[in-house]
Amino acid sequence: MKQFKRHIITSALPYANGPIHIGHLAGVYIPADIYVRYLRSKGEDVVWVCGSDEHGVAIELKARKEGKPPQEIVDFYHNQIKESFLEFGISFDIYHRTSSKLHHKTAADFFKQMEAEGKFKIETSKQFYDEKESQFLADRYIKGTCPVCGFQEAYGDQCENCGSTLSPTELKFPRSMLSGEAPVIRETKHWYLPLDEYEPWLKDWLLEGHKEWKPNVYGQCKSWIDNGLRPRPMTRDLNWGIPVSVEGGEGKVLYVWFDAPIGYISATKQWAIDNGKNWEVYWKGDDTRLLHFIGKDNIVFHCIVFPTILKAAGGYVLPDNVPANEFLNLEGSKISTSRNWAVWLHEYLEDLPGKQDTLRYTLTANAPEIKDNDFTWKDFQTRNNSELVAIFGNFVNRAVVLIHKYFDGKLPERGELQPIDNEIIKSIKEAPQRIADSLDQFKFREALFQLMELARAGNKYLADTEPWKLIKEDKGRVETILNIAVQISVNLSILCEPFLPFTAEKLISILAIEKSKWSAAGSIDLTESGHQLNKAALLFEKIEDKEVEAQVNKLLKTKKMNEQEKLTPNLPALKDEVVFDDFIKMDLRVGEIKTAQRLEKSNKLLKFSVDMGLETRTILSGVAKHFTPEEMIGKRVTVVANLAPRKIMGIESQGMLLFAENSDGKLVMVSPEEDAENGASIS
Ligand code: B3M
Ligand code: ZN
Repeated sequence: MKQFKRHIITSALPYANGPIHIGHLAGVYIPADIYVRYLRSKGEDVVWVCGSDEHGVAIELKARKEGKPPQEIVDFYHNQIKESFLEFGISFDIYHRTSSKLHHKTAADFFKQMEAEGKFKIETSKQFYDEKESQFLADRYIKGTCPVCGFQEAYGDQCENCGSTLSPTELKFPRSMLSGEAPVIRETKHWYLPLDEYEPWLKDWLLEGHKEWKPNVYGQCKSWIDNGLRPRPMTRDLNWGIPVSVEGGEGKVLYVWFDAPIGYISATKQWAIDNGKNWEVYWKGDDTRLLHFIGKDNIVFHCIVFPTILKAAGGYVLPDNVPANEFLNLEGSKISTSRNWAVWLHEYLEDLPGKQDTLRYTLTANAPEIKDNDFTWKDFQTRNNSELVAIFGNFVNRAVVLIHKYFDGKLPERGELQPIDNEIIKSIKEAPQRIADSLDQFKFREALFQLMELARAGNKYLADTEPWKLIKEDKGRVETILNIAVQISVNLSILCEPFLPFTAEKLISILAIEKSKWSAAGSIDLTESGHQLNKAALLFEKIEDKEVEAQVNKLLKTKKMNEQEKLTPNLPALKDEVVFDDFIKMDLRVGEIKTAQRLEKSNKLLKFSVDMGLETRTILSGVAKHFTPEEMIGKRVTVVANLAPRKIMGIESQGMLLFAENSDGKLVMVSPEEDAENGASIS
């Protein structure tokens, strides 16, 4: 294999429109973290970059749905995601973000250079346009009736009911997701990356040059290329994103899959600024190895589109490997953010504090490396109790406890070796290479298994030699056995660090040693006799049935809510239970709208004066898209009368009006059926 001077490792930039879940960890971030920690332990020059992917249609849609600016959405999730990764020991060298100025400039300059060099083809196409919103509609902004199966909620690019790939103009009765109106067709121009022109090069560089890539990756690339590549637009008619800063690009932004991978480069630039390094050697040095860690849904972008962009721009390294994983399912069903069918990292840590390594271990042992795999809480408990506690933890604990019991915690001398000692010493010597061979092939499940084989061998060594029985008649023999047992434990502290960093830290503290490099592993002289160990402490705690039952019940509750939603689609799931005493604090009254007006600077708010019997209140409501001021005059409404007043756009709103929202998003007033006087209390 070619020798590289340095490594630039990237991992998929998570969309900043939702929390991180175990599928992200299993698919992308744990494999990458294991590999990078391993390289660092070998003393390699490695930079691992990641960050939040903050553009794209999904983020703009979520912002609209929540009535917030996109920047507010991405700010919240960027920080939550960054925090979750930190807490799980996902050790990026930098976690950047694509809404940063540095990234905007990097991506815009990239586009401008390619455009100036004629690397794009400008084509005009017919696209749906929403006249009410004066905006072109991306595929995801259009819904209509699927021409294949008749499903009425099909998106412009795909029907989720029958899975057909569609183009918006194929939809029957198309409607805009923004205004609800029927869109019109208008001409628009975009800058296309001519992937078809790079097909011969991709066949040579990828299909001929990288037959060693994982079969699930190579196979997908081959079918994309064999089916014929088509030019792909690298610009979009959207508001949220990086403006297309070339002649004729007004009102357009860079396609998120053009800008996001360039986010790896801008993250490296920021890292280089923060660390006084030169970013270019990591992206332009021909002795640099570029690796992308991603999930299978990103293969085409990282193996075909981004390499073509880099090739077209010229002078950049190309990925040496893209060890993409398949998908992780949860208790037999696909993980789904929209259906809340996931184990969210921030919730996992609330429920199971300090158990990061148990999850890392389970997700590695069960990783979807070649095919989709399933996470179950039962398996999680079994892996923890029968493997981590019973093998790894039990072995180390017995060794340390016995040394304190017989030798005051001081490491005894090794005496003459017996065949059984030489056998275990052989296992110690071979372990680092066995694990390395698997890691070098991105076989993380296999590598973890090899690590546990050493712990198993240690456990068996103690069980076969039974030092606790020998101590009376042959203390010298016990000294040798326990010395070797500690040498195994020190080796484990080095070899387990890429997989179980929190455990490695605990082990280093119990053994009272310094952190060592990978090259030290394999030796039986990592600690000298006389070395004082710290007190024994449990590396892992048993996980009780009730902890697992609580997690399973949480998922069952979600399943029930999802089923209820299917019956009444789009209705929000029930909020968490409240006690009567909390509810009774709310003071609800009948009110009558006397005046209603729009606000200058807002297309969402209406300002009401509401007669509450004893007084008239000013109340603002975000209902301007649902009602006209005129139609609201004289209406009887329900008011939350004791809500603390709050300033909205400089006006004090003294309370809140209640509206019901139908599953199609339409608002309806909540009013008393018969005549009730203004100010009447509702309870
Ligand atoms: N934001 C993540 C995804 O498709 C996407 C990765 C970008 S990596 C440049 O889930
Ligand atoms: Zn369909």
